Amino acid sequence: MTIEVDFSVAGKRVWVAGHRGMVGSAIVRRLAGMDCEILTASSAELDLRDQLAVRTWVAARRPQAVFVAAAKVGGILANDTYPADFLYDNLMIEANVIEASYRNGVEKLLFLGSSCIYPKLAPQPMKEDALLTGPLEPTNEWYAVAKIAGIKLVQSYRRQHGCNYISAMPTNLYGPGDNFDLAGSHVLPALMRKLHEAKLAGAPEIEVWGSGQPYREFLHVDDLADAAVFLMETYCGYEHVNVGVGEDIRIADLVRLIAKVVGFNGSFRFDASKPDGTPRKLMDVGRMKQLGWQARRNLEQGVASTYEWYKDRM
Ligand code: GFB
Repeated sequence: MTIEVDFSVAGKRVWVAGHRGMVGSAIVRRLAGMDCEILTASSAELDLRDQLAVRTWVAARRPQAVFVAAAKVGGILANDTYPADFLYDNLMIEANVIEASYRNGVEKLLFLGSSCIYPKLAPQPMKEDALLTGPLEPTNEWYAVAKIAGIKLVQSYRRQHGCNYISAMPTNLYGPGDNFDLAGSHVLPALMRKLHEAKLAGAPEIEVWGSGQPYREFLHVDDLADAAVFLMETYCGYEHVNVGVGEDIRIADLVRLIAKVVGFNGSFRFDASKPDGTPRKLMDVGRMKQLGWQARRNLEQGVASTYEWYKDRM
């Protein structure tokens, strides 16, 4: 299929907001060698929640393309524990970056959200038009509302000002640069760390949160980065686009997959006092397939390469 390039990053100044995070650093890796000037600012240099600071920085650096990969992120417990941080920080970051981009003539912007924007019990797999058709999952409704607002912000600037700004909604991500802090992280890095440490310590079992019955879909962050650049260059639609792998796995089976990669032969204790969250959030990836993109890595390969990275770094 021939894929039309809508906007080439070649020769452009490209700002990766959130470049130090797992997603931002993967996008920087993906852009390397694409003949563009990558602009970055650490959170110490630029607090994206500060509207004047963002307007001043963007006016000075004049990016032509922007990846909004900066966000306050975390796993189910962090989301459930810090609702104000997850709602306020993410609203301010996206509002400031999108508005400053418009003010300074940014030609193309990609906003990144999350699959938790969909209703808790949306029909599976979840299509883009399931958005706002039902109640959200309570543990992360704060983050979800912020990300839904981001989609609407992008659409409002497209509608009112003709901005060629787009949105993508990735599923649960994992890979190099992930957060391995056991309290704030997502499930895959948390289990990898627990299993690794239990193996080294010769511990007989590890604790798994919840019942282990929910299903989750996992996309390697380098596949997401590839999808983000693909969309930046080829997509200019009003609707947001799901980015996933199109299949999911039960948490209880994920534990076994990671234990096999890590080489842990102990047992698993499921702690029902911890939240399960939404029972399933498999995304329909038909729109991305139609656009000409699909994920390359399978979960076992991705977990194995991430574990190699983890051992080297930790
Ligand atoms: O990855 P996770 O924290 O976030 O949890 P969500 C996924 C599932 O894994 C839940 C279970 O059912 C957890 O109970 N789980 C088992 C664990 N053991 C663990 C563990 O040791 N740590 C963690 N963290 N989970 C997030 C949203 O939801 O998805 C975010 O809260 C974001 O806002 C992210 O949208 C993509 O997948 O439930």
